[in-house]
Amino acid sequence: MTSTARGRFITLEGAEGVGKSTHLPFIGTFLRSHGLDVVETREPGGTALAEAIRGLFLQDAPMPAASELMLLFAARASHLQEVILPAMARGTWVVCDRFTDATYAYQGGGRGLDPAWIADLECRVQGSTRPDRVLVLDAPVAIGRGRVAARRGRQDRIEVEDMAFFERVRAVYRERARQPGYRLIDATGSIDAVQRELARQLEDLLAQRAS
Ligand code: Z5A
Repeated sequence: MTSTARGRFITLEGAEGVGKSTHLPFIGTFLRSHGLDVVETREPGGTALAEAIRGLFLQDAPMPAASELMLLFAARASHLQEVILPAMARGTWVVCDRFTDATYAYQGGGRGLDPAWIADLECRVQGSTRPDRVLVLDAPVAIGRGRVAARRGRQDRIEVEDMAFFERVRAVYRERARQPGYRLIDATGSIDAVQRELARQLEDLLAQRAS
């Protein structure tokens, strides 16, 4: 009887403009070049239902922080059940642009919701599923915001928040990145420099898997 090794779950995190969307395809390509099957996905999103929830979540109308939280975990439940868990079970690696660390950073740090509430939903919705590796891209808020401003004109409901909001988001990410399984990556350098560091981190993860 053959058994398939479980796929790994990698998440890419960080405040706006640190380069998550830029680097996600690089990570997918890097892992595929090592012979792995890879699914690239994002949160909120990744399934038809979760993408519809993303539309609600990013709409312009004001929304209570508790509504944000519930929408995010409603989307996450669908994403886990339909995409993440089946992929890992068949041995596919999952690379996800944002996951629950974003909820701690934005709804916890940014909006000020009690992290215990987030932790409770995390346990109820995810069970024991946690990322195997969280890559936190880190840059001063002004750098990330400057990059986003240079890229596009119209801002969504979260992007219009003030510097203090994004400073709180960054602080939560930096604090969470102290945990085992997390890596804080300097995202202030060139795209090539950040990708060299990402490749180094991925080589480490692949070496652990082989040992
Ligand atoms: N959200 C939440 O509140 N709670 C949650 O639990 C979850 C999400 C899961 C998703 O919107 C929003 O959902 C997000 C948090 C919230 N809102 N905010 N803010 P999104 O997906 O549209 O936004 P985002 O995730 O923040 O993506 P972003 O703003 O596009 O940032 P990014 O993906 O990290 O950056 P990028 O698009 O890769 O790069 C931005 C620009 O910088 C681009 O022109 C790049 O070419 C450039 N760039 C990137 N890296 C570099 C370097 N190293 N040097 C120079 N230029 C660079």
